[in-house]
Amino acid sequence: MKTSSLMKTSYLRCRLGMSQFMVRCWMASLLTMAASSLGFAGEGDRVPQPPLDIPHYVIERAATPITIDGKLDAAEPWSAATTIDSFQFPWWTAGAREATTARMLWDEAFLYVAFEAQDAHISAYLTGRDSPVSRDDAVEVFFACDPMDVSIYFNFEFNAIGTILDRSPANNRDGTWNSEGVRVGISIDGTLNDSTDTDQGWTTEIAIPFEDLAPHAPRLPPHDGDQWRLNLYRIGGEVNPQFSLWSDTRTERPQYHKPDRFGMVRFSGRLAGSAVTSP
Ligand SMILES: [Ca+2]
Ligand SMILES: [Ca+2]
Ligand SMILES: [Ca+2]
Repeated sequence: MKTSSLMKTSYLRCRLGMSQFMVRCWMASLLTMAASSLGFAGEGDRVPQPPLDIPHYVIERAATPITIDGKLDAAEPWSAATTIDSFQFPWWTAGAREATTARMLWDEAFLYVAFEAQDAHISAYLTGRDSPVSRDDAVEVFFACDPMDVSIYFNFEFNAIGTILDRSPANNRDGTWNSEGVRVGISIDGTLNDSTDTDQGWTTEIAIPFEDLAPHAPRLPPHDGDQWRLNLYRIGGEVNPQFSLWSDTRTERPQYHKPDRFGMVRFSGRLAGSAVTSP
């Protein structure tokens, strides 16, 4: 509360009887609660509040190095990261719902994301940077580094052969921006582009460099406790096309560019797999 507000409060407390003062406080609280329910914090501080029903995730620091090769080896800290296993299918119409799990970690240089996608028919053809990889089997990471302005967001999309589409808030989100340091590794358990047999799935390991996100982030790398808005998506490819996602965008048709519906992630200094907090 600002100093001027405190002075006004003291003044009121003197002018009014205590019971009247408490009634007015109660009414002020009701007004503040009403403002919050409309999506604002109230008290002259019109900060947009995230929807109450979006999912949350704590991104812990990687305690040991991660090799971006599409394999979530036991020597890597992935096994200590919390697994997201709640992908939803809001636009499902037919076919098997193929499950996706995801995990995230970070260190001084990178945000790491791992997807494990069950997939009976793995298909991917596009090879050119920024080609429309969502026509293939694909996984996608969208995020806004400043939760106060989710309109400033990045999207990184990867098909099952590691082709990258990436866009930044710059230049009206055109395709010319590339993250020079983004890396992706994929391993496929099955046969690519062969619909006559049944595949098991594919694993994607991604490293997104913080330095490539400037100047569209409040601070890089993030600090312990910093929050971003982020969503994770999957696209099903040619045989069993389907859409699934971590935070439901609540759109009538499939729509992933819905930053106000991104989930909430918080960077933690806790080392994944360790009780020790990093300095
Ligand atoms: Ca690895
Ligand atoms: Ca597929
Ligand atoms: Ca690009």
